[in-house]
Amino acid sequence: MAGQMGGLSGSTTVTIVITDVNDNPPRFPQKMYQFSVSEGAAVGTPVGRVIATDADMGENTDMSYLIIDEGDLFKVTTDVETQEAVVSIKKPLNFESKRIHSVIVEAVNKHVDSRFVDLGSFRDQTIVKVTVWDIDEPPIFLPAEGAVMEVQEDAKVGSLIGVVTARDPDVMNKPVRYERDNSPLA
Ligand SMILES: [Ca+2]
Ligand SMILES: [Ca+2]
Ligand SMILES: [Ca+2]
Repeated sequence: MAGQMGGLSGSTTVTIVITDVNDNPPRFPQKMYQFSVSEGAAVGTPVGRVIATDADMGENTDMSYLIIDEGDLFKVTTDVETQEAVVSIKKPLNFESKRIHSVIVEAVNKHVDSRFVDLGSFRDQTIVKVTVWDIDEPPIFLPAEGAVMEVQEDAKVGSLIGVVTARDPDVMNKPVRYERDNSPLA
């Protein structure tokens, strides 16, 4: 008789593995971050850290950070442990010439899936505002190398040999006081 298969049956387990695809771009939680640093901070000093989030998994969250604006004075590196962007000083800052810098940092996914590029750009930008604070800087001579002056051996005591000037680089431009340094030259 048809249909009588004697009740033989078997079963197997089918494992369905759902693999992640890169369909989520990196996103900075904030459009702006604020940090401050002294104008005397050394080149290489970290100014602050920001991080973009990514709703994907594994390598689909891998991202790199780059600087879009103010890249001459600041640089950004990626902390491989935390995936944070570390903004640091690339060139000395000067309070007297610029007090607030708007550093634009961009996060971009390393492995973009071409099937999802039409969902939009797989990158995001944020503004890192860096406020530079003033320090009291010593006066600087003009020219900085010093000056060579000639005087005749029979010059009278009190006669003018020449003029050197120094100025205070700070905004207050405090008066400069001169002293003779009697220590022997190195
Ligand atoms: Ca992603
Ligand atoms: Ca300065
Ligand atoms: Ca200063």
